[in-house]
Amino acid sequence: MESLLPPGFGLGGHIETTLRGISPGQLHAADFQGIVPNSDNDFILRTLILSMNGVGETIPNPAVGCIALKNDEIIGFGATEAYGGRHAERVAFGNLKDNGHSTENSAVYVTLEPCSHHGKQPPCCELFQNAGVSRVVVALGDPNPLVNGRGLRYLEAAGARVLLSHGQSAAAASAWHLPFLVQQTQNRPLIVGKWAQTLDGVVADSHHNSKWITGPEARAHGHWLRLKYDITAVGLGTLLADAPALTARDCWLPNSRQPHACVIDPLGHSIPSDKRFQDALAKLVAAADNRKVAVVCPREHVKELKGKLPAAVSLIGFPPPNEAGRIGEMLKSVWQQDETISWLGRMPQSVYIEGGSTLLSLMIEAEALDALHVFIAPKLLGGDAHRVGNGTHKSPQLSMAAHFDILSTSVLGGDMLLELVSKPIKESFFVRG
Ligand code: AOF
Ligand code: ZN
Repeated sequence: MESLLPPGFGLGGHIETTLRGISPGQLHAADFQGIVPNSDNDFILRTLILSMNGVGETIPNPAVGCIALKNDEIIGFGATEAYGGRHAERVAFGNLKDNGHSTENSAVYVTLEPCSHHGKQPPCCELFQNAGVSRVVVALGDPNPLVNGRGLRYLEAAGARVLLSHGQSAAAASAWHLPFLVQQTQNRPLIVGKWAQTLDGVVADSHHNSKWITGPEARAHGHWLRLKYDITAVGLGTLLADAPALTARDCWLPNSRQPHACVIDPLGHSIPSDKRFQDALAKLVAAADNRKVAVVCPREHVKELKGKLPAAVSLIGFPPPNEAGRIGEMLKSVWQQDETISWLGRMPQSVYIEGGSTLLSLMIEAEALDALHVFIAPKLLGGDAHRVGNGTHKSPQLSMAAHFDILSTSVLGGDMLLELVSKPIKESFFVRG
């Protein structure tokens, strides 16, 4: 059976690229990470790799890529600039005319339907029309109600031949743009779980030690994912055990963006006088400039923490679950609360939950995770130490298993990366007629 995504691509884009990195200036290089572009699909994959330059810094806009071709030669290329800046198309066409390039009858590859509306930027469709573009290959429609097919129709009406991708290259674009797609169509952030485990599913040993289950490549790719997602979150136990910085490092860093950080204390167990807790929060604040940090906990517990945390740390309280309710459900909707929106200045577009097993298990039990990145080390540990599961049942039965669909499988150094999506996400964004 053919896998959903092309080999080498995952939810975080082209995986090798996140480890080694390529700058747009190298786009002309013959060896383009092994992809020889001799079809529209191959060119779309190259355009997707290019779009990775805008990772994270474009949020809440999507990080789009665009390549312009004339007589089968690349004449321009670009990725979306930091939020509020130029769209990928405008970067690609930047100085073409000034530099004496004729754009008449050029062909364009773009990872998302070009916009047709006036937002912070003028419409890209108008740019293509003025440039005389005659062929446009689009990986994915833009569900933004201001666009939503208008861009494709505009270009066709202007006389261009417009092709929409299908198959693996379209799925790779859906994977890359997934946070934007979910936010636009469901008005909520994409919620993603990540963990590293041994073959027998252990995520930390009996001493809470998880350093390191996987090798450096897997860890670097995990850091890249922090760059991609809006907020990186960990549970209280992981904060106390690891004091993580939650920054992107040791991976390709095409821009200076770092993620916002949340500590989730689902059961209200944090103790304000605990020095470890205070120091770990201060470390999160100090680890990156321009990042926002918050503790998310039950509303009742907010009262106990108020005024006692480092000044830069905000508090976000979620209401108690109603009778049959589950905490994971509260942790799904907390991102849409007014307090969260005023903390970040907007609704988050994606939340990347890195552990630990208690938090992830609560989220899985409530069907609150849309996608999973599971790094698997070829090791066996045994024992009954920390595992991720469907809730915290002591003796679960097979009929209780949570089920995800496989999106991609990759080898990363000596480890594996398995990426999965929930059924609703698969049906909405990865299965096309
Ligand atoms: C494109 N190319 O590179 C991106 C697009 O406020 P604005 O003008 O920046 O428009 C934001 C919207 O434009 C965003 O919600 C999405 O629909 C689209 N993003 N479109 O043609 C790009 N980033
Ligand atoms: Zn645009």
